[in-house]
Amino acid sequence: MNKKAIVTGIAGQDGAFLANLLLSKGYEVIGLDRRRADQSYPHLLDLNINDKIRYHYFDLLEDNNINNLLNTEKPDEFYNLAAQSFVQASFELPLLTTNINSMGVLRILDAIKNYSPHTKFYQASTSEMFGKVQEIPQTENTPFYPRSPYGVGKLFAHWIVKNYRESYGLFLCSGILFNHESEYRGKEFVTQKIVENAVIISEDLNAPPLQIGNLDACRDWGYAKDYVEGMWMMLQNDAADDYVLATGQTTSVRDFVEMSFYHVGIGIRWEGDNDNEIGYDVKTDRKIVVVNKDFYRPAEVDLLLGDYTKAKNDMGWEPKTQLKELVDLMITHAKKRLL
Ligand code: NAP
Ligand code: G4F
Repeated sequence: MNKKAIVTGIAGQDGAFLANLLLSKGYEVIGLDRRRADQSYPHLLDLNINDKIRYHYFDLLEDNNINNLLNTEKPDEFYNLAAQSFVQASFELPLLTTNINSMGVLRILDAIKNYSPHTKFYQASTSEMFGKVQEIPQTENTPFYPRSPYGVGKLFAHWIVKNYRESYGLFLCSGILFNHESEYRGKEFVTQKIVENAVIISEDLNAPPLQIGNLDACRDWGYAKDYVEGMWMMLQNDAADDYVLATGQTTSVRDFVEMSFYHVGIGIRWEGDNDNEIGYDVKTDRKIVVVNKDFYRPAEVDLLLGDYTKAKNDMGWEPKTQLKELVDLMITHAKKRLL
């Protein structure tokens, strides 16, 4: 019998890569998606797996629907990737974000406990929980200090997963994943925004400059395809546990901007300070990057750098893709999409 897996957030970046991985391993995949005006799946279509998935409507806000799904499907594995995943939006939508990202997880855990206790569960925890970091690099034992409603909400989810694991003996894991990007990354996240602007600016002399926020924030950026393998590995372990998945390298937003523009043949000269900073094309003096305070956050996470030693030792997981390769594949895909 093939294993059956439920994946929430099937329309998102990680949902696409994880569904592809599970299908390649012979799983029956049930994709859960909330009702949207355009119920299309561009990433799943791009991977040519759109029609290999069985879909159900699902919303992390809707209790009965979650109970019914667990009661009828009783899957072997349940990967909870759905979330209001944009940190900046969580400052504007703190209640909705918390209801989805915190209470939504509790709704699933209660349904597993009541209707399908054999189901192994993966929760998408995040390095945002480290926020104002208490040590460098961050491990599974680093104290948390979230800096956004998103981070606080994910921390509740992280702790309730631990609590249900310890209280009811359920197989529940959290992956504390550092930033991971890809050709399927949403356009509002900084890497995709930079890559798309670099591609357009390099092709169109009249294109407006890239508007950017905090250039000095540092992130540990990996490739999403590598990270979904770690999610699957966690649920194949003998015992449920929590793991950091990261690259062990940190890079500033400024360096990511320079790498992306360099890739499309443009060098940058910076002038000015803080929110008056401007990036010029070194050859033409064209203004190509402008700092805009609208993209600053009320509270910032300055630096994330993960230590994935536990995942390496226990599961043999390691990131495979270097940041330069990641920029390369994102630029190549953006060119196909945009030009
Ligand atoms: P993503 O592309 O934004 O996908 C999230 C998905 O969740 C979207 O398809 C979204 O649907 C869906 N969703 C939002 N609200 C929902 C609700 N109320 N009910 C049901 N579905 C809902 O995110 P991702 O980058 O793949 O990340 C996957 C998960 O990992 C998220 O939980 C994220 O918080 C977490 N995470 C991500 C990273 C990273 O760097 N990517 C790092 C650590 C943790 P719509 O398309 O309709 O909005
Ligand atoms: O790309 P970002 O929006 O990602 P952020 O906030 O780190 O969150 C992502 O990673 C988390 C894991 O650590 C996930 F849990 C979360 O779901 C999401 O996937 O911003 C990255 C950095 C921030 O410091 C931000 O202030 O880039 C800085 N930044 C500078 N200018 C910008 C911009 N971010 C965005 N989105 N847009 C800008 O113009």
